[in-house]
Amino acid sequence: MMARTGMHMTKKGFSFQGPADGVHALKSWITPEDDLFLVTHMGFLEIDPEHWHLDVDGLVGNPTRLHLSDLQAMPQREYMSFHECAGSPLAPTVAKRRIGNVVWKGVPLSLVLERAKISTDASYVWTSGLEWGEYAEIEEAYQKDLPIEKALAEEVLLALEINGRPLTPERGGPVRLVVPGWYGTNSVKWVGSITAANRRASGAYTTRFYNDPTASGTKPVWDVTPESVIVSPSPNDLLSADMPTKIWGWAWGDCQISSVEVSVDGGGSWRTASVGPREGRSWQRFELTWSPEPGPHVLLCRCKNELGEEQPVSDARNAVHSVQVQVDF
Ligand SMILES: Nc1nc2c(c(=O)[nH]1)N[C@H]1C(S)=C(S)[C@@H](COP(=O)(O)O)O[C@H]1N2
Ligand SMILES: [Mo]
Repeated sequence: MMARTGMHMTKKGFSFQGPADGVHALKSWITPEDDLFLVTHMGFLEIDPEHWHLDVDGLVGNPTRLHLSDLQAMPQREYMSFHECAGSPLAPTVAKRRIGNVVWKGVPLSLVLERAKISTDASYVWTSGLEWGEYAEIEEAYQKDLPIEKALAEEVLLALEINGRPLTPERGGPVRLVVPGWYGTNSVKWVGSITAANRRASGAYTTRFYNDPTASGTKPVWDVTPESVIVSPSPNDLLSADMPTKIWGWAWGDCQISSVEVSVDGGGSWRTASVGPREGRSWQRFELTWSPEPGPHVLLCRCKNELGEEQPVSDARNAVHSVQVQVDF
């Protein structure tokens, strides 16, 4: 892939950054950017905003090129959403718990597709990042796809801001796609082209990676399945037997969470936690008050969404989370 004018890669290769304390760092409703994980497959791209543009082509009546000022002149909206990485595409059943909750702001993708006069024949929308490089010995553009229903949904944005600030280069600025409710892999950073099509995209990032094996074939890694984590206590906390303690955390998924259960005995018995509301596709807070007995304890949490879907015990990216704590006399 050729370098384009006004763009350069600042760090080559796969990279992950996240808070040292993992999910135990995520104590606030809105995750500050310093505590929000960062992921890239091929490296970070730095784009001169003057040179950034977005091409919209394929099954459209009016192929369109938008510059940053064109996008900035269009109507924008804010949307609160959890943001979660699906984990390594090379190990899709390993739970990584790279998660946060943020407010995105940008232009609805639907407005850009309307402006380009998307055809009624289009059933998918492909988006590509502008960066170049290698991942898992493959050298091709970071291209993802969305079925048309999701592409036109009100929450899907060409984002310019996160938590009230312009996107940094590492975050995918000046413009990235965000697909609230779906795994982070779908939210293409450094977006440079949008293509309307009547089939799925055929590149590595939609076929070889982020396409889970199932009994009958494969399933794209799209909507986020129910998941929950215990934020507090953390393994390092000092707990005392005579002190009632709050076990609390976050639960989320594309579909709203309806219940969370907590176990304080490694899954032998479960108690129902109280669950807070959600806004947009935010995460939801759960809590349970516990009067601990002295000794070691394995705390677990598991949730269920409104469709009745639950978390697997193990071997899944949304497997049940556990925390080991020690309670003193
Ligand atoms: N262009 C591009 N977009 C990308 C990626 C990438 O490597 N290149 N990584 C994806 C993955 S796997 C995730 S989890 C999110 C991470 O977004 P963040 O770094 O803002 O948290 O970006 C997604 N968008
Ligand atoms: Mo990811």
